[in-house]
Amino acid sequence: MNDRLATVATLAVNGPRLWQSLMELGQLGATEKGGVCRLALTELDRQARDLFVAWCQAEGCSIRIDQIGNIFARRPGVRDDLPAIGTGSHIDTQPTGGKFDGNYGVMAGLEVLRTLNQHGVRTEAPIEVCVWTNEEGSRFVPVMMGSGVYCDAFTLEHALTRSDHEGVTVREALAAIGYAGDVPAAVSAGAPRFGAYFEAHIEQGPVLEDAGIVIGAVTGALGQRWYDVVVSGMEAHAGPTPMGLRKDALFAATHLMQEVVNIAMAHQPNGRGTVGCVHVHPNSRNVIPGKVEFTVDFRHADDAGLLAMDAALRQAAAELSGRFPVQVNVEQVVYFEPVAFTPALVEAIRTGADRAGCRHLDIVSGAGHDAVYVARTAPTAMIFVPCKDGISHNEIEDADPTHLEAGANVLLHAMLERAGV
Ligand code: HGY
Ligand code: MN
Ligand code: MN
Ligand code: MN
Repeated sequence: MNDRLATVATLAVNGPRLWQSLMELGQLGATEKGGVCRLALTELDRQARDLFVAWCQAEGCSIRIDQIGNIFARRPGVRDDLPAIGTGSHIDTQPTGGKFDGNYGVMAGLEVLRTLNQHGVRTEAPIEVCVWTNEEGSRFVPVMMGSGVYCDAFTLEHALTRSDHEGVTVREALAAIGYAGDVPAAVSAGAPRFGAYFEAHIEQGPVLEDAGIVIGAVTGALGQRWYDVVVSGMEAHAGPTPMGLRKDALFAATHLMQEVVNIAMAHQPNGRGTVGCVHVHPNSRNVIPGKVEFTVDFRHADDAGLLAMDAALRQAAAELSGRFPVQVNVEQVVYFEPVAFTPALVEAIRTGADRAGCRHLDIVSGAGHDAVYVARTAPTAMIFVPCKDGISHNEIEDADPTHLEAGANVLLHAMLERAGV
């Protein structure tokens, strides 16, 4: 092996530098409990985006912002005409999110850039580190919005016209933070495809930590169906209205919410059912609720299972209006099938873990990720590392710096193998 290849083979990221970047980024939207609240396309998201752009420009990258606000930091390759080898994730968080969900994948990509620059390594193909817009789907639905537009899961116009609970549209929010880019966002409109895409992420569950294993070779991800449910009855006075004459939307809705969990329990081991948001109208203690809006998040490892859960929900909703004097509307707002990542890239992660001296485990992601959509356009795989007690989407989310470093090393070498040196 010649000297240059020998150098590349021994390349390693700088773990403390990676940790420092994560801690600095985590200050933007830091919460008292040690988490991060940085909702998509807010002023805090702008600050985090600006910080990422500045860090990448300091590494000599060019920056591309597309029409849905996705950011692509590009390190040129010797053969700049080749498709880029991509990585990245998201920096928007849940309202009570942590420092690592999404942010780790973006900072690990930045650490790859810094390591290549530090050692003067030129890759054949260009390298791109991405920040995908509104992955969490917390402020704006659908979830994984930027990568969904990129892969034509839904149109740019559909995404731009989604609005948050205050009625602010994605289009307005992008303009307000100065990230309404001008390059095509969708592959079908000319957005470049990657030669390969790898995403590093914390597992957000307990499997790796329980097994004492540092690297997860992610073979795929659960499919998801999200719904907005509205149960309508009639507001009335909590005192004079006899129990038998009420059209209590909340009492009826609680039965359907129970069914969401019961349906998932009937589809074990892979079925998941969650009611995450509930809005009661008028939400006054002495008014019988006239309307309840709640969300449903269904997930399953196979599409037939997901479809069976959908049918069970719709049947339960139909039965509800037969049992109670209410109307029920169920609107599906997100759907994507379970995804299988690219076997050759998953194998590259296993061998990268072996090379890094880490045990690895094949694992299916219960969470959705931008890689799920990118996989529709290019060879794609994910690297998981454990998070403390498997907790995520929680301000106490935590991870071991040495695990984050190991995952970034596997990412570095998997990308180098594809980019060529
Ligand atoms: O919901 C998810 O799986 C991801 O956190 N957006
Ligand atoms: Mn995430
Ligand atoms: Mn998340
Ligand atoms: Mn192995």
